[in-house]
Amino acid sequence: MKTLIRQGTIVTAQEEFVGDILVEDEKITAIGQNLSAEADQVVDATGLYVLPGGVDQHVHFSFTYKTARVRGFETSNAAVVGGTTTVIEFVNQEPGKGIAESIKHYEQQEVLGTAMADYSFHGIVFEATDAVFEEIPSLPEAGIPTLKLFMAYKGFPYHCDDEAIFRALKASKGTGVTIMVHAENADVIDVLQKECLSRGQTEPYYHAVSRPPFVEVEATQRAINLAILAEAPLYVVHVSAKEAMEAIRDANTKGYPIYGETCPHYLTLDTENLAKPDFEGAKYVCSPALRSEEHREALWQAVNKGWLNAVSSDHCGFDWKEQKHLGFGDFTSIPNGAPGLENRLGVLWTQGVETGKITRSKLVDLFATTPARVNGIDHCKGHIGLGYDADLVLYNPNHHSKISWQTSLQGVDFNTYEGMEQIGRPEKVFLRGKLVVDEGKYIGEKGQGKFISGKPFGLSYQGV
Ligand code: DUC
Ligand code: ZN
Ligand code: ZN
Repeated sequence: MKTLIRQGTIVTAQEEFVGDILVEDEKITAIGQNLSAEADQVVDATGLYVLPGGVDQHVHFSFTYKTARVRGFETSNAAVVGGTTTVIEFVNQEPGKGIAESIKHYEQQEVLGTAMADYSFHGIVFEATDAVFEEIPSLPEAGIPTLKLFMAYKGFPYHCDDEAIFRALKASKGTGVTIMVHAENADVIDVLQKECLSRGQTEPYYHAVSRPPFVEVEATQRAINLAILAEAPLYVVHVSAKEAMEAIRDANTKGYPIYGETCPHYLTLDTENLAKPDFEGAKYVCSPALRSEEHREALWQAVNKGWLNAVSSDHCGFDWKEQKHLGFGDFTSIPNGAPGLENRLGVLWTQGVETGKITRSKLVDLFATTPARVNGIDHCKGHIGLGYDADLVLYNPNHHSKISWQTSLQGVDFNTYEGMEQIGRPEKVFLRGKLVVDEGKYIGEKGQGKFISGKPFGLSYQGV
């Protein structure tokens, strides 16, 4: 099967130019001007931008918060319709099982036959035992070069102390495995939460009061220090505070392999959303908490300069009526997380490109190219080039819409960006050469997604 995509404006992380792309079966086989190949179908992309399919390196299709569990891979078509063709899911370590075994089990039970986007995995440490640290060097053999530990969430099964973080970092040294951390000081949050509740401050807004920026800054700086001590690379997920970003930037500038990402909600939404009446504020309960204008401006500068190298959704499909309400009367029981998998490209385009905050090439870099590299899947994903998977988004910049949960495929009863004007949309999306979105509508099949094995040493720190 040959598809010729003609006269689109092709955007990569380095450049943009008008040209044609030839797709043969699943791969890009030619890029150029006026390609004359015989094709089974010709797609006219005049007036459209052709972007590489997005790589969302921070997705939760299996996260649990107390008794609540998010929507799973049955909603992964939301990624595709939003221009993300590869998702990287954080998989819980199961009781008594290793990391790779837990991931295999999860894939067999919940992903195979269901996934509508291509996928890769990160492990999450639940049981910080010798066995887990000993397993770290062999994770790349299973195609899993990343492992996350939660510094936050005291009393939760996934909370890890400094000993666990340090041992994981030490075990990762020189193996090509990147340790990722959710950096917030769990003990300080616990004290502040208890103080709020003892004062009768139970509403969603106190989620942000009990998680001020410096609980993140402190843990980020601590994680950086531990990584330097362990001589290992570190990736800090969902950076939201200016000073946390600066700590990462400064360590990286000194030559340490310390990196971080942020998320569309931290770039665009304000803490004051948590004060919305009638428990609407619960929709904005995610961790770290939403911040103020000063932090948002610093984050835009950071993504522009490369101080943070990716923008990921941290997608968490908790429902408002059923699940967020578990925390009605006690904000500490509101499941933490914001849905946003479907909106990452639209929000970045509208709030970043259209406002002049980032270029289209920078968007591609943050949305697809660098996350592919971080996770060792850049041999086939994240770029429009010869031999790459034909994951292509034909973005129509002239379409205007309003973001709404009612038209979303995320499977929950609210949208984090509800009512936001969106400029442009993915008009057509190809997943490995197959048309899976047409006229902005998902037309793919259940189970079409396939596992993409991650290679070690995603970032440039061989030997560290
Ligand atoms: N924070 C969230 O908001 N959701 C999922 C996990 C996390 O750490
Ligand atoms: Zn997190
Ligand atoms: Zn997360």
